[in-house]
Amino acid sequence: MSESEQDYTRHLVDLRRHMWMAGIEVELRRLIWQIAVMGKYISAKIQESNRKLAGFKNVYGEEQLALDRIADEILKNKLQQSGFVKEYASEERESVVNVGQGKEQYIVTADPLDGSSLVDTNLAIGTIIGIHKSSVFDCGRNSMVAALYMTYGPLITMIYAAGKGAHEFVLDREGEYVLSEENIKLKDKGSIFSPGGLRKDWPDAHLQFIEKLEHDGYKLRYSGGFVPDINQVIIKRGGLFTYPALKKSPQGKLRLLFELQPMAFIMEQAGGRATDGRKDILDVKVTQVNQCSPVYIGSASEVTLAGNFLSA
Ligand code: AFP
Repeated sequence: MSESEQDYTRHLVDLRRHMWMAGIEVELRRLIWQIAVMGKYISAKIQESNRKLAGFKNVYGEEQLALDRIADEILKNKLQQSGFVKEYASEERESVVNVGQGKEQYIVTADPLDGSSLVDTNLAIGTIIGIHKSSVFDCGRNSMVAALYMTYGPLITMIYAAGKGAHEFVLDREGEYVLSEENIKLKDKGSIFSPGGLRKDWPDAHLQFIEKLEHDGYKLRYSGGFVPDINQVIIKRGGLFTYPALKKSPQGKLRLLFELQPMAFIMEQAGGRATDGRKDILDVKVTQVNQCSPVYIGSASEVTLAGNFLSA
């Protein structure tokens, strides 16, 4: 083996080894590993089904594609066999379902295929997972122990946080998740912004906030997929994603349990912030599985600035 090959080998750290070295509790690291492996199956299904889209309605009345259901079934069935999970809550289901014997430690929430309406466009999409130790009907700060998301793009990447920073892994050609960015830390301020919702529906304070970012030279980055848009903010080490309260839907569009809590957990671990404009997302109590919330998530400076505009 040449010297450069040795160097390469020496620096490869796979997901299991990383979590073991970080001192993450054994069942939690096995669970995170199993979920990351499911990302491979989901991605294979995306490849298989791309462009063979069948229309369904999901429980919230939005268009649902068959792939959402497949991803949801993959997750539920595998979690059922894991031995670590008692309950599973999914964006594709109306209520929390029992998947264990009741004595297991963890409850898993999933947005099995976020951004599925982008599948036919060949843009990146993803899977978002939250892991809770107590009831999900609480605030995330009390119940969450870990979160992760997979991005299915030109590469399959995975970012996890389990209380010891946020770390990115890339699925390599051998099918291993290999560490690519350890302990990701956002700068206090970024230079990109992703504003959801139509401008004409934004409340005045939100419009003024966005105009301030535009005036300050922030560049627009919005794909219509929460996972790649958040991933961009994290990987570029700063910026802001927002889906605000809209005039006709004061709770915005995105769901606390399946989308916002896991990303807020990861963002905080990466040194960023996530609020509903006033309160930290992780301090908002969940009372219903389908509960939505406005969101301002990203580097601390922009999230704080949003709060200033909204409370003015
Ligand atoms: P789909 O899963 O229906 O594609 O919705 C994606 C999403 O929930 C989230 O990933 C995006 O950030 C957001 O909706 C985009 O919403 P708009 O289409 O209103 O911009």
